[in-house]
Amino acid sequence: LPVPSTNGTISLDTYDEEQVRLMEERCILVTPEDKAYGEDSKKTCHLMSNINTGLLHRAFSVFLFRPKDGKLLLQKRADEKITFPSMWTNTCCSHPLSIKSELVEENQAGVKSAAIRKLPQELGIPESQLKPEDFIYLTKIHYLAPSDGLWGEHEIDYIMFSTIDVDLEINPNEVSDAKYVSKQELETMFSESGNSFTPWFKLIARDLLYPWWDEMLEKSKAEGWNLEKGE
Ligand code: DMA
Ligand code: MN
Repeated sequence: LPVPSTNGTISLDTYDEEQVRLMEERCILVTPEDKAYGEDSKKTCHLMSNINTGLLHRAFSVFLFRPKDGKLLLQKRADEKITFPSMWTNTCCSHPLSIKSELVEENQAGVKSAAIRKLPQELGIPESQLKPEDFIYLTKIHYLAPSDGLWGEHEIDYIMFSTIDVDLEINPNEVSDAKYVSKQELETMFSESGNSFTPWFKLIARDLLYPWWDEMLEKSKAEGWNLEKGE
């Protein structure tokens, strides 16, 4: 199993204080087969020097769709983020922590619980609007992506979607903008210069997103939802 190097020499002084504090969170270390075997700090897990030795951790990505029109909620990551700042991405991403409730693997309960912790923290969604049974687990993907040379991602990412109505009150330390987009509007955003997107969102959008999105829109219609401009 990969052994992380020490991180004592890497200073976080130039970064946002709150984001630096969050670098102390304890992520779950996993094998490429997603077997949990330990924990280490978010800082350790996201340094390319450690990722290059094979260090891998567990993560989640939520895609939230609005029932009324089937639009996907995107967020723009705050300039304060240490990894992948100022980029557009899916509704919410983060890591289940190495705590009892977020380590549960049955029914993907741990990552669902982590999503219910982070959606309020990033987007101000009231916790009362979030129930584990409203999150549908799709698949998990293993990917590696450098951010800026020093930092990067190397994760087993659990992808979940939810079709629920929520209230938003974005936390500017995490998110600088948020908007609901149709497939067409997302394609337009991709084609416009000046927008940048996280590597995992581009990957998921390229390989996985549209069939699910279509299926979700079809199902919604079948269930008699009054979709307005889902396309
Ligand atoms: C990490 O997301 C998870 C994925 C799937 C890239 P993040 O950098 O937004 O995590 P956090 O919000 O905890 O900083
Ligand atoms: Mn990560």
